Amino acid sequence: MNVQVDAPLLEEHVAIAPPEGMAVWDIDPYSDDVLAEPAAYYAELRARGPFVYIPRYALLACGRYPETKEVFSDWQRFVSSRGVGLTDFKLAKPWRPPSIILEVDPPDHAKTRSVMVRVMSPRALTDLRQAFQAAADALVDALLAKGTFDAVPDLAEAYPTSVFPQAVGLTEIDTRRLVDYGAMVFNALGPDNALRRRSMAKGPDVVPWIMEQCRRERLAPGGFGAMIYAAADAGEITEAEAGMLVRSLLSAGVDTTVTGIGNAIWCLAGHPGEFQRLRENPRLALPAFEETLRITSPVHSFCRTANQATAVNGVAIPQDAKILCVLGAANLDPDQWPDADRFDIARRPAGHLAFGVGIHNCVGQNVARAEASALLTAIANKVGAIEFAGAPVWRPGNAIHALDSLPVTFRAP
Ligand code: OVV
Repeated sequence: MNVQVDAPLLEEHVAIAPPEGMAVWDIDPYSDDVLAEPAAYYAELRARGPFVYIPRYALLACGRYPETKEVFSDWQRFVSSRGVGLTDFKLAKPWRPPSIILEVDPPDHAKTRSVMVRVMSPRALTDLRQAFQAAADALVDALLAKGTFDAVPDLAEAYPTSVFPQAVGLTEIDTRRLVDYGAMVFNALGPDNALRRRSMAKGPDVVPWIMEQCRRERLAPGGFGAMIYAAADAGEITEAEAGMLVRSLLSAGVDTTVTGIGNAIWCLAGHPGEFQRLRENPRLALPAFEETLRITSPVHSFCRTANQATAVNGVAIPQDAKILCVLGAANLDPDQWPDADRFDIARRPAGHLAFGVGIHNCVGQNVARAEASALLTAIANKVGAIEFAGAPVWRPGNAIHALDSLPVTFRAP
């Protein structure tokens, strides 16, 4: 009989020895239980020290705010070019050609980053806002008519997939493949566990379709995709690089916003007083989303690789160490956030790490905010109350903390 081991003990990265004096924690941060309900893991990670050594993967992890921020933002010592998941691209071939914006260091990073900054600048989004709001208003009206529904498929997935592919300029919209590709890219950041394998199994169906949609001929004029190809026409990037940047949009633009929106509905359903505050002042839509990001960290962790021996806050970090930066833990660090576990839509949690920090911080964050604020504004204006209509179920993900099911009722005011 062929016995399947769920996760090999060591991944394809340098297996560093436990550093002298560092806490050793025998946990699997990629187990289904931890990933589905990470709160206790976040708290224990912070409590055990600024860094812990995790023998199962021979890697370091951090979850206190100052150290997580330092590792995440210092691209010189903690590089992205060796991959932002467990695989060290120096040792093992990545599952797809590396992203030319995420998985690259300066100076190469600057050229692609500047194109994407321009494509998704606040000015480039002004025309889109009306379309985002109209789609949000229509969807919320339909959901109010329904009354009770599952907010994961019917709202969290339905809304971004109804506006983002159009914003990119996709001419063939296949919601399932877009969602599956996002899940694949993020689950690929983890170890070779069942989650990663299940997502990867969809590759033969999903990857060729995604790559086809990245071609210039496939993209409608006026969208983010066409603007990226315009940068190729201007000689800033090559035609092939333009295709790769469209791939980045499709990698990072769907699963993330789907998760952020689902998590926001979960927060508001669980905090009726905060929802009533939002109704009274719909201008809190965006601050409520920022607080959702801090409280739930849709992207719960990314790795960096120490390119040199160094120290962080006095802790020695060995060269070649993979460091799991647990953004979800840092975003709940009580030394950083007063009353850290409290969902307060007016907190305005500047400095949260849900979009990362440093040169690789989320380049699409304005788009994510535009989508979420349109939707939460529509809900604030039209819905009287949000109630759970069943138990929420979380979906384990190697890098994304999302709901699998969220039955709710929208009550008319
Ligand atoms: C998973 C992820 C996040 C951000 C960017 C990309 C992927 C990319 O493919 O560029």
